[in-house]
Amino acid sequence: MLKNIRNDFPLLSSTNRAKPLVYLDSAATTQKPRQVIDAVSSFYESNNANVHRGIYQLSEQATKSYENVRKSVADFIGTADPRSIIFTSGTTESINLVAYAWGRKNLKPRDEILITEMEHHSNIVPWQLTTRETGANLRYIPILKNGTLDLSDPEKYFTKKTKLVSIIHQSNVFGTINPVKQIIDYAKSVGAITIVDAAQSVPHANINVEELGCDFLAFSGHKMLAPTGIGVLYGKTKILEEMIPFLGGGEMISSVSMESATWNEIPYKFEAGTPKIAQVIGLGAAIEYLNKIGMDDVQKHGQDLLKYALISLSNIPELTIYGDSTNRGAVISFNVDNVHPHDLAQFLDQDGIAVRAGHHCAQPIMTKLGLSSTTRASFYLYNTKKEIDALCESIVKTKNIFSI
Ligand code: C6P
Repeated sequence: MLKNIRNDFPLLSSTNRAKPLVYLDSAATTQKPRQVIDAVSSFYESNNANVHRGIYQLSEQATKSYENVRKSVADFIGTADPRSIIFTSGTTESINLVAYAWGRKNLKPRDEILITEMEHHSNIVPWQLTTRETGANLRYIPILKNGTLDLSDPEKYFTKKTKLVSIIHQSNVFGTINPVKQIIDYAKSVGAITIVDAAQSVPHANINVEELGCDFLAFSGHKMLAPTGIGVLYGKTKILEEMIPFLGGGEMISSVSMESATWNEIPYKFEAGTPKIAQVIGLGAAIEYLNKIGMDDVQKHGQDLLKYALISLSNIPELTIYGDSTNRGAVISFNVDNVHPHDLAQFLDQDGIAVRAGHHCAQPIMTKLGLSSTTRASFYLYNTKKEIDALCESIVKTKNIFSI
């Protein structure tokens, strides 16, 4: 149990429908600690200026704070070179950036992009768009009934045609943690570029890009205590340098004439326009907060809650938990017989409990497993076993109402 954490999160002591809020939707977005909220307001109160532009002290200080966060992010994911950190608006934009700036330049008709059936829409649709532009084909590594990837026949999927492999690290639906290192090694053996969608893994565990050996890694600040509107794309510098720009505008140029333009160095080549300055400051405060606790403890707490919730929920009759991977993160999808997930979520809400219900922006995996929607509870460092008890009690209560 992480001590005294909850006091740092103002919203967690509020009420939801006149009941104490039980927030079990951190896979969608996390709550924010006072330290992050204060860092953002203090930036606006005492340091607000545009970055990389002003020849005056306030702007220089803002630039220094902004660039210091780039260094913290690099340290946080285990890379020595801050030039490989690009600030984006989130995982979605990070993946779109690679699809556009790498995919459109490098993919040809009949090349193959390989993803999995487990992906979030953010790691499917950008590739569907890319295939339309380039003539490349999109292929999927299938999933098994237990919510894990079927990697029994890698030669079938990793071939000479495979040019890019983009994989979800941890499923936002089943919590399955995929063997990304193994997949990256398969991809490398056929010379493919690799992207890891780490939206659900970076907030929960120590992730080291050098150890993984991936070419790109994408994640969102708002799922790890930071404000919305800020995300990260990590990319190997050599590849970033060879890529075409994604968005055009201020800051990403070296020079502009009436006829043409030349590009700034990385990472600025990919940060067109005034960047998300206050959000980056908030991300820096979130990383500082997580580092103080230690990612090993954050992960351990998530795993403790997960184990407790899996046992508690599986004791409820007529409740089905989806996905039984042994390696999974702190998110559980389930359904209760004869109660639609949306109804269940609404009844839980009456008891102050916030969960997500629906297809979780991952329709292909749901279709594959014959599901239209599930209820999903997800846990983070501020959740408690007492909250899981409250969830189970409310589920049983709802189930009884629906069985009358
Ligand atoms: N999943 C969920 O409730 P953005 O929206 O860009 O911050 O993140 C997109 C995204 C990409 N990959 C994975 C694995 C994700 O889980 C998400 C966001 C949220 O599951 C909102 S749909």
